[in-house]
Amino acid sequence: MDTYDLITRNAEEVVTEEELEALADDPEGKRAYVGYEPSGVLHLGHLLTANKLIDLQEAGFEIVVLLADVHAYLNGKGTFEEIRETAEQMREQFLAYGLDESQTEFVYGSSYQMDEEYVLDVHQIELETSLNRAQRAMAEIQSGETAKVSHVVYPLMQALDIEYLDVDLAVGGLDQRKVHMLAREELPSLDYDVRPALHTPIIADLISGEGKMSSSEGVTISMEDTAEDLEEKVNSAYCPPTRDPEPDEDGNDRENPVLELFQYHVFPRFETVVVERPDQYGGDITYEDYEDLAEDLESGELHPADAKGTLASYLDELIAPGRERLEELRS
Ligand code: NAL
Repeated sequence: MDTYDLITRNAEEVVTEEELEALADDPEGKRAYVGYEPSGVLHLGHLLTANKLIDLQEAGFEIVVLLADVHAYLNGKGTFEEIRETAEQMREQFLAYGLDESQTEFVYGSSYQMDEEYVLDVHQIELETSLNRAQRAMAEIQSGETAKVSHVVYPLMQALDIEYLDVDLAVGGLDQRKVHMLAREELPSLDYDVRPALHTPIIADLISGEGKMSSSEGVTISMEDTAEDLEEKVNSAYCPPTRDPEPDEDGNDRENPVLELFQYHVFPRFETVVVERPDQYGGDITYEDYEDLAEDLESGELHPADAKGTLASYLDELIAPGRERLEELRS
């Protein structure tokens, strides 16, 4: 695969294509970063961006993972002590998942976000940005019903971090796009450069196929799940024999979450995917790419129950090293 295709595969959006092409032409030593609010246990949302980081490492990028402790604090995720503890566990799980330690730098936000120069820059960007603009940037990230002053400081600091971490590419889920757009707009007013951004898709809720999979509501898959948990969760997933399901009775869009998980989580990490079936049901099938599997589900060649069983076992293989690391840390 050529470098541009590798670093942009499965991306929902790149801003801009020209800027990414320039990075793809000369990736050695370039730095890409993702930030995460620390949480004790990784879930599939974290792993989706981690898959992109692994692609970028393969292309020669250095990876910066921001353990965004101050941001989690601003977003009401706990006391500062609690947040710091979960950040360390998070690092261990990412390494167990497959980020290459020699190409990954983990940085705590608090290691520079209290510095005088940084704090003054935060105030300057506060001066440049309307309240409305900051609130809109935060709408998809904010937890809790009531907007707090901290919620408008948050995206401004996230924008500044792109400069302070000295990165060439910002990576995040599609829910981060408004923050990245704000950064592109406001960083030049502080005489800082504009950086490109790459956004990964948002996976639909497993059970309904609607909206987004989220840890606050509905079923999520996490590093803590046992093989049995995974089977149970995946078995209850919505999986019509099509990649383009009809909207529900209320007109809400639906996706096929089982296919999404194959596309974004399984195929990027495995060369081949084998569906094991008894000979009387047609025997094993080996897939080398996602399209073939999706086509077989649509044609009826692959039964949803077999797709689900296969998905559960590949997900188990993906999370097993992180699950074991968590158990060690807790014993
Ligand atoms: C991502 C988050 C917080 C701070 C960041 C700073 C720089 C780059 C990325 C960052 C977390 C993210 C989330 N806003 O919603 O998970």
